[in-house]
Amino acid sequence: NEVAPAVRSILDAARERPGGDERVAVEDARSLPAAFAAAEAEGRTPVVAEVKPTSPTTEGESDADPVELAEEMVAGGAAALSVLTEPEHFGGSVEHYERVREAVDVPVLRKDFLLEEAQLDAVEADVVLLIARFLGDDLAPMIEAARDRGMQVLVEVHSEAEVERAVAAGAEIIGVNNRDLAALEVDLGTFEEVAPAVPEDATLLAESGISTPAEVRRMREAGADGLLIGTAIMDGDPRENTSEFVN
Ligand code: IGP
Repeated sequence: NEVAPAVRSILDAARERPGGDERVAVEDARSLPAAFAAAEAEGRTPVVAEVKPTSPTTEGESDADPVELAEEMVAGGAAALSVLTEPEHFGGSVEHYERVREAVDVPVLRKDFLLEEAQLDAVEADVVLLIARFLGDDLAPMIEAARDRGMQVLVEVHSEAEVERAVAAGAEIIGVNNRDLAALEVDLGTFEEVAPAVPEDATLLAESGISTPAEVRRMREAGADGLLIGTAIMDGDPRENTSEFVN
């Protein structure tokens, strides 16, 4: 299970990430599949726009206010948002997440490298990301722990074998990451290769490396119900960028 040095460093930090003081119970989680359906019904492409101040593959760090960015993305037509809560490599925080969720009505994905059940309790979330590659046999118990708390789960995969593990673990929302965590390189062919293994009734997202409307169409033709887009929306005018991908 080789990964890039940057990813090893991310995982070392993730092991130290604190949990919450008490177990959270989310009573009003906003449904991601329902938000996608609502966007489709209005003729908008379902886009999850990501608030990501920096990353190991991004140059520089955005100091824009996460709430302002989030509001611009929603104004541009984003069906949902994703907010990084990883502080050391992505410039995110639990505070960003809380403030954004408070400011908007759309579902907000908590983007982090969660390894332990108690880490789910750091903040009330509509949807949490769980990465199949890093969780191994803990995937099914982590999915259950998140659902017990009232959260939805997006399981991230990168291969057919991981799709099978995700489905066996009960995943209903699956994201294929086009970025390979071993080399940190993006290849949109990954989605095209892996998507056919995902069951019809799952909600399917294409993640990473989508930077033009033509690439959105390419992912949609390969079966994406929704797109997760970070860098290409953060760069420049987030509202205008989102609107270009959505319409
Ligand atoms: C967004 P991009 O290439 O549009 O900025 O990618 C998102 O897919 C990416 O940030 C991501 C990610 C992750 C970040 C995918 N999986 C896991 C942190 C953790």
